[in-house]
Amino acid sequence: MSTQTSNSPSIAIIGAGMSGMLMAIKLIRAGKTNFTLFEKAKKIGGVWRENRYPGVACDVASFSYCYAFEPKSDWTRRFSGGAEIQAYFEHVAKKYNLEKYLKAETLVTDATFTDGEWVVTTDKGDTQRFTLLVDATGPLNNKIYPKIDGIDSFDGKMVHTADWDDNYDYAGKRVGIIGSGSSGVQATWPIAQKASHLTTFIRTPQWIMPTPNPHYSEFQKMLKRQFPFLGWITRKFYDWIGEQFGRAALNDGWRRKGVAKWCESNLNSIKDEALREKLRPDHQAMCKRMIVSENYYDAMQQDNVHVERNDITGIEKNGVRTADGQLHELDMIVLATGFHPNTWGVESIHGPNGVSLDSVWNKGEEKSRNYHSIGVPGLPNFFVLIGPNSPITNLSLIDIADIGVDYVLKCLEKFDNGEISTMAPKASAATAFGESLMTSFDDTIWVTGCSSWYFDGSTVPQTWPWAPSHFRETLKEPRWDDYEIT
Ligand code: N01
Repeated sequence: MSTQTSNSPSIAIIGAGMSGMLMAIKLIRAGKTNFTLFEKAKKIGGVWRENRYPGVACDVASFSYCYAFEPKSDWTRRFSGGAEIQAYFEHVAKKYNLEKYLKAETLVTDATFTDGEWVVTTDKGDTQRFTLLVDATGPLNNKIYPKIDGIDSFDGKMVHTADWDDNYDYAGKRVGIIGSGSSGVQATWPIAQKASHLTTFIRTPQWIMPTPNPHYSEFQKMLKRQFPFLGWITRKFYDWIGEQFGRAALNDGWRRKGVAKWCESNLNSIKDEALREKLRPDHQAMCKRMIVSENYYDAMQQDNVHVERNDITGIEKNGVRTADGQLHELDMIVLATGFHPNTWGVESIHGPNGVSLDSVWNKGEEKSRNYHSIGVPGLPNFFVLIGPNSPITNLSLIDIADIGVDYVLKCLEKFDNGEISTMAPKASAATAFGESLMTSFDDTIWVTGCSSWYFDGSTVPQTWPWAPSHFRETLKEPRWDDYEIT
């Protein structure tokens, strides 16, 4: 067992994606380098390393989806593709020399709070002690492989969107995409351009917001390079736009009506009435995760694309069988079937007195499972970035992570000063938060009648039912009275 030797509190960060990197970099910038960044994969990047399917992009504007202290002036498009975002994070990781703190290809298998510290065990058999544990594994890292009869019998190529095989060339092949969430929709256009035939298996059609994604010209990039405040203004502008969409989800009003009309008129752009009706959602826009695309419906109207709405009854050697008895013969099946949310990466996180993440989060009473999205009652010195009930639907994830990281840094100051040695949210504080959640969703779009991963087995969505400013305010300062402190 190796033990941290420095007197300053040591920190284990699990996950070197956008949020874990942000935690690490803000620690470095604050001159606190007594931390280890654990990463199961070879490289940093998280979702942007894993999601390399054709068309993968971020639907938060490029100028907003980057660290505020590391702006980039030469984004190529309004919404960047995954590869460009991954390159940005790799550049930033290099700049801050994150390699020095990174334990790559190291899976944290267990974290147990013992004698006032977290004992972190990895798949390499190492054990290390830390004062604080920061879970930065992200809400969507646990891929869903659907339970479809005969799925293992398929003879062709099968990939999940978050596990793309860069070496497989689907040009000229018969491809099927199962799933029509953000990933399935993004993959549709590029695959439709190269495949000989594309079948999209759609269980629940979604509303699509038609958002153009123009390239920035060399002149625009030059201007932003010369005058960095232009990049700052652009970021503020897109932050404001994002906030307006976020508000549309919270209350019925002109914003929500506007989004609904915009999506409806996009659907009406489909010329063929039968196809239009096949793609008409039966829920309100934004009830499921809003999807933006400038070319999805164009792809759907191509001759080589077929929209299949019959249920899938099985997968066979040669393709997918649907409820009408038809076998759709395929060379490749793309599983755009999403993720089990909020599994928090580590199976085994144990606090004192028999409390574990599983006992509180999975098996505990729904109304007292988490505290302000960042903590879990009974688990001392444990923080989650972008945890359940954070405003994932109405604030950019990079801002949510930033707010969470600043919160951890504020707590860290108390440890640094020797004022406290442990802090865990009180059960009563988590319950008060849970109860206020349960009474605050009534007006929101997420409870208007649709199924989505926001629920994940809960009776209320695991989102933030208030404005982003309320989240900022809630996590601005730790509320020490809400914590058991030693
Ligand atoms: O996953 P999803 P995703 N048979 O859960 C269908 C973020 N993201 O990977 O709706 C048939 O949204 C399922 O059908 P239904 C973003 O937060 C962001 O696309 O349950 N179909 C659904 O259509 C997003 O919300 C970006 O009826 C099956 C689809 O699979 C989140 O990631 C890009 C099925 C799953 O959709 C997840 O998006 C990509 C089955 N057995 C992702 N099982 C951007 O920033 C599931 N489905 C743009």
